[in-house]
Amino acid sequence: MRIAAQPFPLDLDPATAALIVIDMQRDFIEPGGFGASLGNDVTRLQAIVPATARLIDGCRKAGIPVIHTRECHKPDLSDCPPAKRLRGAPSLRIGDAGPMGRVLIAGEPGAEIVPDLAPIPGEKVIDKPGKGAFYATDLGPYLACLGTKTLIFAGVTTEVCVQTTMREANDRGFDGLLAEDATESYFPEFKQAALQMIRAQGAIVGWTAPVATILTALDMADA
Ligand code: C5J
Repeated sequence: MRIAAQPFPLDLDPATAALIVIDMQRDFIEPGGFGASLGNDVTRLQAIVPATARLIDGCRKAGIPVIHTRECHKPDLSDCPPAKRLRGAPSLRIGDAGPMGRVLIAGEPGAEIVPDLAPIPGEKVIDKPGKGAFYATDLGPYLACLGTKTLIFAGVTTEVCVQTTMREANDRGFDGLLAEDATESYFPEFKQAALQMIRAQGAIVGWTAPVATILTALDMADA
């Protein structure tokens, strides 16, 4: 199928595609979570939940595997380098007691994916200690087993974990397509810059397209 993406159309075979939904976790997205407690406007991130849900649903119906990631660490913080923990807001660091349990710790309420986008049984969920989803995870071997060639991306934040993972994927030989309205940043200008950086110089990192455009192409492929 052909997707009317930017900077030019992308040919995608649903049989060799997968959707990666990055870090749609309560601590980043919900009012009263870690992100909000740092003064970020989480309503921007909340606003993409419906479009992300439509994309997930469309991919599930098309038989495209859906992979979810969560940025979180082991309770003993053995996978959190001090360089990561000691940066950020001194008032609330990774592992500290936050408004939704210990901040970005596996198993804590804040580390869970928001209920509207919850994984269904059989879907891969990757806990990642880094910003990129390939670093220190089994994502690479998992995609090799699936035979994946093209990755569709959604999630937060656009310029941090989403862009990092797209760049990791690009270097590993995947084609990457970012769903423009299923990704967001606390900083609107960073989102726009990230979209432009991804598409620049003839898709130097990958492609972008609205969710509706991706879903239309999936529907046409199905028909
Ligand atoms: C993600 C972050 N998920 N901004 N994390 O982008 O620290």
